[in-house]
Amino acid sequence: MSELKITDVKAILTAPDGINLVVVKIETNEPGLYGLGCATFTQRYLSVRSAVEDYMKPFLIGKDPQRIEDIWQTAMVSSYWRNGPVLNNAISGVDMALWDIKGKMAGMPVYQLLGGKCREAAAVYRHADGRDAREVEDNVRRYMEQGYRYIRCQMGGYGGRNHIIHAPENAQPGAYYDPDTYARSVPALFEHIRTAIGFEIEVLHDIHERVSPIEAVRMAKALEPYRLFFLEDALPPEQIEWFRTIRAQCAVPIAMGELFVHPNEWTGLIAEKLIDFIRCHISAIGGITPARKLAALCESFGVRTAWHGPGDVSPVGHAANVHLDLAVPNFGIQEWNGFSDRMKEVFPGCPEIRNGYVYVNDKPGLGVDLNEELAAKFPCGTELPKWTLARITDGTSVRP
Ligand code: GCO
Ligand code: MG
Repeated sequence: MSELKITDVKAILTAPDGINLVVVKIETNEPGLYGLGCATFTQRYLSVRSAVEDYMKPFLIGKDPQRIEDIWQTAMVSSYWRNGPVLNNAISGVDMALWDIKGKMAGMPVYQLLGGKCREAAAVYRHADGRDAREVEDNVRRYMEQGYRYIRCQMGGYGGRNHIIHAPENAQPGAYYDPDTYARSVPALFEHIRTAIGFEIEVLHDIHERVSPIEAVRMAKALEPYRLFFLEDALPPEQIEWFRTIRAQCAVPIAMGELFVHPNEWTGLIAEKLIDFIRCHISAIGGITPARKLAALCESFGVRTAWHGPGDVSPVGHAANVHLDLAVPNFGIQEWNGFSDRMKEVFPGCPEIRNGYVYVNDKPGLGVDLNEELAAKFPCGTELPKWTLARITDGTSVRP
């Protein structure tokens, strides 16, 4: 092949299900050879588009798309200040697109480039929620009937809701909740679920950094009898030192990472074995290139992967998650949000769910395409998210 060069880099913004997604498309001078990567930071998607089109595009035009590692390293330090969610997402979109191109050139799915299959598919967990324990139970049973064996149980989303709020006069607007009511409701929820359904399925819970560190310790201890598969985001990234206290006091498996953007956030937790599952939002750490190294680091310390897989990851990003899931020995579980029919139309080749497992197709690269004409029919919204303006009962702003 004559000297292969990158000829165009663009960010495609689309929201087929009303959730803002960012996909980077890299084109080359080889007719028909292009790659797609996920750069979805839904709360700041316009900033990511600028980082891609104003900075990554001039940085990349004319470069050889085969040089994935060198492009990742040089893109990372090109801004001097680095390791933040906006620039990491932009670099992830580029990185995943280059892995997509590499697979297309090799005629192989990306999991083959990462060492081949350690498993045929990745087991997934779904999100059961409800206003009370009975409704959560009904939703757990609904997922069990669909073949899922790992189910995250929340009662009122993150931090619970509809609590009695004793706010002072002129309290500021926000998404109010009461951490104490929430913290006391969670063991009661799992008491109900385990009593009603037993221990044949794996259950999970996401604290979502909604309680104080000492409350997180108390919750972890109170949940020990219910054999959670893991307890997620018990602490905010700013308080990860407290994981030592949780580890010293109970044996609940700990998952953390969707908010991480800097290696210093995870390296110590892994080396000191303070967590059991790493849950990074792969585009927030810079893509497949750092994620595969992170998975290898985790393998040495007995930590398993559980990549972030919510609605604000594009099908390209979900496919990247699954290609990694298949190829690492220390796979834990894959979070799964599911795709609407509309999403599958915009993104042909979406990974498929069958009986609680997710499968990628064997097309070369990541295996997902993007119908740009259809994507343009679902513009991203400009409304700022309301749920991130979390406040506790007296109106104090807290991490969402
Ligand atoms: C999860 C996450 C998400 C995040 C969302 C933020 O476990 O899937 O906590 O629900 O809140 O991705 O935009
Ligand atoms: Mg979470």
